[in-house]
Amino acid sequence: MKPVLSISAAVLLAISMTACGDSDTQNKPSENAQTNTASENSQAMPEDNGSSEDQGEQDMNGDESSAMASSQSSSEDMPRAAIAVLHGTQGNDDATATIRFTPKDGGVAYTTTATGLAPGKHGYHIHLYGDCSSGDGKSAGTHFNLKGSSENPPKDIDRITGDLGDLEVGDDGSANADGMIDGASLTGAKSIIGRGVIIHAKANDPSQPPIGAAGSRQACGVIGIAKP
Ligand SMILES: [Cu+2]
Repeated sequence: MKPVLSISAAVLLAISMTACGDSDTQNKPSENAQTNTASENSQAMPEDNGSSEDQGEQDMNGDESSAMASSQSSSEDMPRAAIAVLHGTQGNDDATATIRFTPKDGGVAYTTTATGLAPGKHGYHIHLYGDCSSGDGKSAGTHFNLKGSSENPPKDIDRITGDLGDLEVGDDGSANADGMIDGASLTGAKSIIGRGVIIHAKANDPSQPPIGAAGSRQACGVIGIAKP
């Protein structure tokens, strides 16, 4: 009996040593615990998907390389600016606009240039979906509400959700405007990246929140990540 016992003891010892060796190797870069926290914060960023696609083959090799890949991308790939390029909806072929978004204290600042619109005021907003596939722009859904539900805003709401203001279009059909979206971000739950932007036919009516009754949708675009 004794030799058998000592053989199995030796086998157990060898197995446990191997197991210890494995887990030591996995845990070795203890800095990973810290960098993981940083990369978790940025997991909602659309870019992480792009970079992990690039790193796809390395990710297959194990946890270590994927942890390194995501910690590398967290600072360098952070969106630092965004852009929406709007095109006219059906029957509004001449309408175009470009809106550039930059993070500022407490929100996101934006500058807009537009051409090919009818002279007068045109309300424009961030809409829930970055989908301009329908000819009338309605595929972009309702307005994006930064402070609560977009689909079911509170009944007593006294503001126009997703509002970017009114574009004041001159006789030449062009407009320039800028403003600030309080509480917006280019990352996280209130990220505007991937949302739609719609320019409407009429001005906002502040007495009709949360949508503002600005009429039909004349131009539609999607907010994407821009070169800083
Ligand atoms: Cu709108």
